[in-house]
Order: sequence, then C-alpha cells, then structure tokens
Amino acid sequence: MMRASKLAVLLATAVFAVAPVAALELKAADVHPEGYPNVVAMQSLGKKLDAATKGRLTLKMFPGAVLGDEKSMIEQTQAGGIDILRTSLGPLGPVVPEVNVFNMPFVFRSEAHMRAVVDGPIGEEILTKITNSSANLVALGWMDGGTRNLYTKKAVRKPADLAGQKVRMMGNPLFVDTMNAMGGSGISMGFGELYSAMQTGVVDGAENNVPSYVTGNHFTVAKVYSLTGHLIIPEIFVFSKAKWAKLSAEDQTLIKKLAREAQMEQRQLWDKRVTMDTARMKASGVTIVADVDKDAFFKATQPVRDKYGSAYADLIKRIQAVK
Ligand code: GTR
Repeated sequence: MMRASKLAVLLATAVFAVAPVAALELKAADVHPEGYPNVVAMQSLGKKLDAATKGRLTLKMFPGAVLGDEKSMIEQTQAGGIDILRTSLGPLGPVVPEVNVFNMPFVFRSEAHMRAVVDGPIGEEILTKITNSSANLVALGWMDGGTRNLYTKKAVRKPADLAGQKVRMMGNPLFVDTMNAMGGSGISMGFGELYSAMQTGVVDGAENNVPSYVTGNHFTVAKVYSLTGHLIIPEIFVFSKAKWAKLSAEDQTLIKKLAREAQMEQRQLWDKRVTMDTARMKASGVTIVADVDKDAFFKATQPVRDKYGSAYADLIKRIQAVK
C-alpha cells in the first residue's frame, strides 16, 4: 500500500499541475494621453505580453495622468499601487540621486549622443543602479524625451532675456538651480498644473520637448519657442519591485526582452511625432527662435554641473567619450 506521505505528495503535484496559473493584469501609467509615443509603445509591449503568455499576463494602461502627477506616480510604483510606470528621469532624481548625471544641463551633446549612451553599457549601468537602490523599483528600459527648449511670451536668446521670468521646472532641485543659473526664476510644479499656471500668470512659461509643448496645449498660451536645448533628458520605464518579485524568472526575462523592443519602437514613433508636432506649432503661429547663444547658457550652467556632477566625474568623462 502507498505510504500516506507519498500519496500526499502525488496529490499535491497533481493539483499543482492542473491548477490554472492565475492571470495577472499589470497596471501601467503615464502622464501623457492616449496616442502619445510612450503610451503607444507601452501598450504595444502589453499586447506582445498578452500574446506570448496566451492572456496570462496583460497590461492595462492608465494614461493622461489619471493616477496623479509624476511624483505621486513614482511613489505609487514604489509602494506597489502601479506596476509599470513611464516617467521622465527628472523627477526620479530626488529618489535615486545617481540618475541626476543624466539630468544635468548640456550633459549630452545631442539627441544622437543621448541615444548612444542609453543604448550602451552606461545606460545599462544606470538601470542597474536604480534597480539596486533602495527605491523599490526595477528599471526596465529607456524612452526618448527629445530636447527641452524654453517657451514664454518673449524670445530668449541669452541669459539676460530670462531676467524676471518665472519658468516652471520639473520637481527636482537640480532643475530649479538650472533655471536660476540660466538667468530666470525656476518654479517647480507638476506638468498637469502648468497650463492654467501659464494662463493665470503664476508662471511666464516653461521648457519642454516639442511633443509635450504641443500635446499639453502649452503652445496656445506661450507662443515663443526658443531653441535653448539646455536639457536632453531620457525617459524611463520602471516596474514595482514587489510585483516584479512575484513574477517567474521566465516572465521577468520575457518582460525585459519586450522592454528593449519598446525602447526601440518608441524611438521611431517619437521621431515621427516631433515632425508632426513641429508642423502643427508652426501652422498655429508659434515663433521658433533658433539664433540662441547656447554657449552663453552652457557657461552660465557650469555651477550646476559642478554641484551635481562632481561626485560622478569618471562617469561624466565616460559619457563624453561616447561617440
Ligand atoms: C515631458 C515628459 C513627462 C514629464 C513632463 C514634465 O517631456 O515626457 O514625463 O516629465 O515632461 O515636464 O513634467
């Protein structure tokens, strides 16, 4: 006769073998609305995940900041309320200070330089730093955030043009310091509050890439877009560490693979979107100021790079060495 313990093991194995693996719907979030390149790329990751796991893992997107501003969404992801978040690296700086190297003014020479850095070993290294930090996040990949330029009601060609202008910056002291060094007065607030803050004159303007300037309707209020190019900030998508730990190693590998694909897909969508939105802002009468003295802004912001970059001098040298 079979021993009772052996029977129990067999029964348990049988139950395990037939029990369906619980389906899991991952909650994804973005401050941008439906149709924005980052949102589309994340939804595409979700569709591939659904297909690869035959519906066991799915993704539900909460776009348009319905779950709050970026700072709050980062906190929700740390706490496990959001599973995947696409955020600018900007507001992640106060949580994981090492990422501030990428947030410094003029640290990248161009968007092509930024892409080469995030696609290579340094990009991987920063993702690992985030994952290994105490932030409770697993960093999965990068997205493109283009080049941030200044927009107010006046043309900005040199630091003196910013005198007395209140400019909204993302929530990270580094950015307030950057705007102050550039000659303006930096005010930190959430992206969602910005449109009405500009309308009511709480701020005179802000700075962002073309798709955000257009999607946020900011181009209807601050109609002069000056190509200061002071920040080229990559965006990132991160996973809640608590939820990540519940996934099998195979699922984790699959998600990492799809994350890399999303990184490349978003880039194609991004380039198209920049072209489309540039045409849109021109058609609606925005003045684009191209003859900006970028060298003057570079020099003016040196104290910011000294303050935030001195601890990472080697890393900065390696970034600069990337072709
Ligand atoms: C955008 C970025 C958002 C958000 C926003 C901002 O370029 O895609 O994630 O950070 O800027 O200025 O708050």
